[in-house]
Amino acid sequence: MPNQMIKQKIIELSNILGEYNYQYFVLDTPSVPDAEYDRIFNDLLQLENAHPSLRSVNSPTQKVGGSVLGKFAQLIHKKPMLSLDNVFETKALKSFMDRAIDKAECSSIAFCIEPKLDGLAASIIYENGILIQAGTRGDGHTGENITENVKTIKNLPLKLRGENIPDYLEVRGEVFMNKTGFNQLNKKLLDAGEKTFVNPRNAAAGSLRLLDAKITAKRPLRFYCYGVGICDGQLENSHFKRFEQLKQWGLPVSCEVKLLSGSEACLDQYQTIEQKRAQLDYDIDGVVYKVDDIVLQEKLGYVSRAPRWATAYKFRAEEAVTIVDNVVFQVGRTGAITPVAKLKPVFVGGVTVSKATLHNLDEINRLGILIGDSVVVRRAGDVIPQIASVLVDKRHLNKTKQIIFPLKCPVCDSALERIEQEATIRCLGGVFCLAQRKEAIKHFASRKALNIDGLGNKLVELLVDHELIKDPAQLFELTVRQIVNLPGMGKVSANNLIHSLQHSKRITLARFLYSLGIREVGEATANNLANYYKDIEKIKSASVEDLQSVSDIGKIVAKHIYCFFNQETNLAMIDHLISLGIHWPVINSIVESELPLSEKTFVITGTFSGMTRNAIKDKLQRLGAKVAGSISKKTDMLIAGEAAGSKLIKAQDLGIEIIDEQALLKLLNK
Ligand code: 5U1
Repeated sequence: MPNQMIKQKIIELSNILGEYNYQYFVLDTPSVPDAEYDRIFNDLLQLENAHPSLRSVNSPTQKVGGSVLGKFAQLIHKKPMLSLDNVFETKALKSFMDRAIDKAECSSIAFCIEPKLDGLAASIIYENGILIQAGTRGDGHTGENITENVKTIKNLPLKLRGENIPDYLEVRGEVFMNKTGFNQLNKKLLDAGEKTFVNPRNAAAGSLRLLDAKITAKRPLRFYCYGVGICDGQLENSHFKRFEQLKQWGLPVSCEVKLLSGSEACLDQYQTIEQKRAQLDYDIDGVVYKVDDIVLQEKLGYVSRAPRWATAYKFRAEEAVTIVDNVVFQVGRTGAITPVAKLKPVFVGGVTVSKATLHNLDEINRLGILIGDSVVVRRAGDVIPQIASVLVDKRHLNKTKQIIFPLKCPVCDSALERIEQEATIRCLGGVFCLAQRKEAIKHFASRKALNIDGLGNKLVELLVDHELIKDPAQLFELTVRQIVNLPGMGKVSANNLIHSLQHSKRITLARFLYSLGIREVGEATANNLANYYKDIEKIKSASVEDLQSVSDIGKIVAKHIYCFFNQETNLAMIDHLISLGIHWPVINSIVESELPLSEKTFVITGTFSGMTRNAIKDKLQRLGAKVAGSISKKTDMLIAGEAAGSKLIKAQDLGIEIIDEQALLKLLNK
């Protein structure tokens, strides 16, 4: 066959498959048997294999995954990816609808009502109808580039079909795994002796974050659009009609989406979807209500990170009854003793739950719980399961026993202390306590601290249990010979670990301070400390009063920091780390003044549409700025979002420069 004819045939077969995919995935009405689809697919594959130069990157055969990535690159969302406000009862939903109706100044408006999928939000960009980029939501501003993985999603076209396709179209929606696919995947993993996923959401998240898209291609991922981000074409002025447009372009939308008006019909739709929930082949955790009229949406605007024109009416947290088999006591990084109820495994909210935190002694007393009791376990979303109540009527006195809070540390036998007015009881063993030691090392190696690749929690446990390390510094003295024979290790992983330990020695002062695990010193406080002192020696010698000059550090945190740096063992460990090569060049120390916002003090107030206050604070601090909690003569600039109050007035009184969110974005981009 001449090349021109082959090319023509390839286009013809691709178009047929594109149409079949559209009928199957978008219209939900398969038009040919699977065998016929497979026959044409194989014909196309054979032609392309025989003539690779004629294969298009958007061919239906190309959903197989490309090259393996080292890591995901970051991408910036041109328009922030917002989250959704939640309501949990009809009254709150009615208030939401009434506010929108008030704003519309008419008696009734239409709402677009959609199931809320329990998946992962993604932004997908088509340029001239071709899928060119996909990203995770991330913090709403910056996400990860997951294009290669998203391209393998079966119901998502690589090329749009139909007419009037915009030159630039960003669709937003949810990546998820359907229940059937999830069960099949878990069966396969189980048969292969591999770890299974606890629920479809985790399976979707895990599959989307694989660096090898060829493996992602084998995972049953799906996508449903929930809106448009940026588009330079003509779009309808109705959210619902936009879904129709997206469908015509071949993009998948859940067939449960409805356009309704009148509060009764809208409220009924919640019941309808809730009743359907178990039959749907995908997990949902609520129903989303959106004002349909786009002009009215714009009029309603945003509050904080969520639009005022949409809300999610979440399903009630799922509950189940089970029995408390035992209560054990865990020792955390700072010595806090946490009672944990071991439960008879029970399926709730999509996962099997076998333990629930009891928080502290006060909570045990509040619940009046005994070992052997029947309890109601509640699980909402990703949160740790809680014990909602004890079914006292079901209690058999001869089958229950008191929970005895230990008098000594259950791990190291050291004394325990309860500080007045604190609910927590702590072990006083410090680093001599094996549990605290392990947790301290896990924290030191964790992502926000030294981010040591290949050093997970299990390996830390092994290293401590085999007495290879006693503190974080000793990590850097490990040799390949010492670790190569540990369970799960081998030559390659041992070498890799030693390599990444070497790599992790160069960090910022802020990260180093965070990694030390000082009580109440999280990422933000560590940043503030590093920006203020710039030199660890100055922090070591700072008094409790000095430390309180740092923004957002009060007396209690100052005391924790002071105590930490006045303990010989801690100072010796820091010296040891430095002698082993841990260092923090440039950014947080010597040339801090070269950072664009160093020497500047900012205050943030009000709410912002695209970023949380914490995210803004983090971005400013990375540029060297100090972020204070209140306005004073020392403040250089106030960043005022919506509904700014007294801080705005005070800043105006003091003649301090005030900027809004747009100006802030410009400043950050500069
Ligand atoms: N169905 C649906 N899910 N969902 C999630 N719609 C929807 N809309 C969202 C989100 C975060 O956000 C827009 C309202 C901005």
